[in-house]
Amino acid sequence: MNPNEIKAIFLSCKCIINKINIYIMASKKKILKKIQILITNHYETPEEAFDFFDKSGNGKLNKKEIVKLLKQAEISGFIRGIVSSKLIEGYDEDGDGYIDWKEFKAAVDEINKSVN
Ligand SMILES: [Ca+2]
Repeated sequence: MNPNEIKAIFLSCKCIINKINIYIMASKKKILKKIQILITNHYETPEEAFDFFDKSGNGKLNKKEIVKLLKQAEISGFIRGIVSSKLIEGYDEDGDGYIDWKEFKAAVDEINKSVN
């Protein structure tokens, strides 16, 4: 592979990532709405939802557990990975790469505010 080919591949990857980002921005509200519906309709309380998805029971959600939550919220499989990264990016206050209960609660409150 010559440098131009590598550059072309790099640029097309960048283009795909940009398209995915635009798609996610446009559907952010829809995604948050789906998460809200899941948490409010399928669980008695946000605590119950958190405990359900905290499969390892360590008091925090990792990326894999958040992907499962997104799956149950019927978020498309194509974007679950990137949406979970964005959620961690956006709500992981202490920066440990996990969403603990406090961060989850803050996220739920913020989602409720933004979609109502
Ligand atoms: Ca955290």
